[in-house]
Formats: sequence, structure tokens, C-alpha cells
Amino acid sequence: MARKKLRIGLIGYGFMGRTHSNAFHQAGRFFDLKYTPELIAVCGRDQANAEAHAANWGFSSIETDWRKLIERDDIDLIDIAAPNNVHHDIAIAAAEAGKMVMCEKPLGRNAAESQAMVAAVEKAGVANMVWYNYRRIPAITLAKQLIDAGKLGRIYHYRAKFLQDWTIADDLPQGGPGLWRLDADVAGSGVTGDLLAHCIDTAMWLNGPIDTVSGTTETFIKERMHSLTGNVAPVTIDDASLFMARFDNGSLATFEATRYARGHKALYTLEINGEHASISWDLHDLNRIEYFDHADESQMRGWRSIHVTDGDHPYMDKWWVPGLSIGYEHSFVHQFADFVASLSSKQPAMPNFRDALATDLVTDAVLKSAKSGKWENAHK
Ligand code: SOE
Repeated sequence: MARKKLRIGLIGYGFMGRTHSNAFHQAGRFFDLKYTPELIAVCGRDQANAEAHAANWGFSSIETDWRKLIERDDIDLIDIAAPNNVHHDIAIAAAEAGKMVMCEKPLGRNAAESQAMVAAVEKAGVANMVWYNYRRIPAITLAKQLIDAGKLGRIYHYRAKFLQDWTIADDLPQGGPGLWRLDADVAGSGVTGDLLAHCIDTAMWLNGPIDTVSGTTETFIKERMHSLTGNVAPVTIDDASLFMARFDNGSLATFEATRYARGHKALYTLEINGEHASISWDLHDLNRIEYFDHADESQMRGWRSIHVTDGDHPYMDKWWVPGLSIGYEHSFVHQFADFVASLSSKQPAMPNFRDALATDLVTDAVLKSAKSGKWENAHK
């Protein structure tokens, strides 16, 4: 039977535009997709950049105005890989035009924006997904399977960190390509929405909803030149954000993200401690989980290092031969393959917009708590 086409319009040609474009190509080569992705158009404000992205990644046309892209009737799926301040308007317009929508994280700049985006996709009844890619690293997916199988028993503790150091220099400007992450008007928040959002998405997937949070944030460099105006302007993003949390299941957690941890480029780590077993994981060694099982014979008990590359590990039968590693980019390939599979199975691809709204409710609560100095409810 001929495969259906999935005609894609991508908005954004930066770092995330590249990860998504790579996923569109690789997913069909390694997974048995029931739809054939067709890269119809890439859209971005700079025509030369859009043309270069189209030529490199095989998009057959370009647009420089996202509204024109959405009006086109040769596109089924709008994929948003543009900065956070445009997610809301594009996603709502795309849903109203009856397009499927995939969106980079965080969904909105705050939960109010995300709420409107959820309402739009649910009213239109269109497929939707948010690119929280770390869920699709096979080691993380294995952790989910172990937890769901009850191997850890009751969960007591969850701990996550996402450490970077790329904004320490005080002459780094804010605003513009890549550096929009330092501009609160564009990004919504600093590391809370950019990095902690990843940690929260993984945590709630593995350990269920977060109930309450108590957070604190700091902006270490108070003023930076704005690339777009040339003027020195106050920095209003959080450079570092830490919070404690209580999950609905009664477990306790700590989370930390910063762009001021000298020496760390992208150190995402997590540990989860249960009654029977514990799991820890480190993005720098992403194919492994460390696993401790208290049921092991006592003299031989210890942390096992499991290389999650065997044929019966999640996603790994689709790649090379047992023992060979995969990397960061594969998490996006897996996520896109799962999205395409969801179109036939009619089971929503996770995380969908509603799941990502739950993450934004937590990040909003963390920022609220940092201001109020109080524990805040993360469910509303
Ligand atoms: C920031 O440096 C960043 O690129 C985030 O925006 C990504 O979501 C994260 O995966 C890596 O770090």
C-alpha cells in the first residue's frame, strides 16, 4: 500500500531547525514510518539563511513570513523551531488553519500562553507534540520502563541538574540569534524555562505530577548590551534557578539549573531513589544508566553500569548492532518517529501541548516562589 505523505513546513533554521530537519530525514530511513515526510518549505525572516537551510536539508521552497507558510495548502504539519516569543501566535494560527503542530520547548513563554495554545489545538482537533527530546534517549526510556514495572518500588527522592557556563562573560550581548535566550521578552524566562523545563518534563514523566515548589533565582550580570538596539539594557532573565519540590506521590526533589557553572557545557544529570532500587543518568554518558538493586545478593550488591545499546533496549533495534552507541541527535529522530506512529495509532504523541502546559505551570510556580519566598502550588 502506498504510504501517505506528511508535508512539513518548518519555521526556524537555527540550532533546533537543524536538529528537527535531521530527524525528518533519518526517521524514515531507520523506522518503518507509515507516512513519508516531505520537506516542503522552511521559513525564517532572513531569506539568505532560509535558502541556505533549504539547500542543505532538502526543503523544496522557502518563506520569509510564517503567515504565508500557514496559508499554504500544500503543508499538513507546521513545526515551530523559532524563538519562544513566536510559539503562541504561530501555533494558534496553525491549529486554526487545521494543520498539525509540533513546537520546540518550552511551549509558551508562560503558562497563560501555553493554555491558549492547548485550547487552540484541542478545539481544532489537530495532532500536536512538544520537542522535549530527552525523554527519547533510550537510557531515559529504559528508566521509565523500570519505574513503571515497579522495580524501584515507592519513590522517595528525585534530583536533577542542568549545568552550563556559556553566559559567564559580561561582554556577551543579549538578543539576536542564539542570544535571544538572554532576553526575557523573547525567551519568557532564563534557565527556568530553557533548562529546568527539560528536567521537569523528564521528572514528571518518570515520577508523576509535581505538587508544590519552593524556588530561588539569581541574575548575576545585571546589564548587557542588546544586540538589536546597541544599547545597554537590564538583564531580566534568571541566570540560575534552584528549587525544591514535593511530588503528588509524596517524594521529595531538588532541581538546579545555571549557565554559570564554570567547566560544565551541558551537564544534565538525574538520580531517582526508590525503596528497592535507584537509577542515575548523565547526559555526558547518555547511553548508560547506573542502577542499584537492593535485591541483589548482599556481597555482590553495588551500582551496575548498564550500557543501553542492546537490541532489546528501547529504540536500539532500529540502529546498528548491539553495543554501538548513538547520540543526542537520535533523541529527535525517535521523537519524530513516535509522532508519525501516533498518526496511525491515534494515541497522542507525548508530550503533547497539554503535557507541556503542565511543565510551564511548574516553571511559573518556581518563578513565583522565587519572588514570594513561599512554597507555591505547581498545578495551577
Ligand atoms: C541552551 O543552551 C540549550 O541549547 C537549550 O535551549 C536546549 O533546550 C538544551 O537541550 C541544550 O541547551
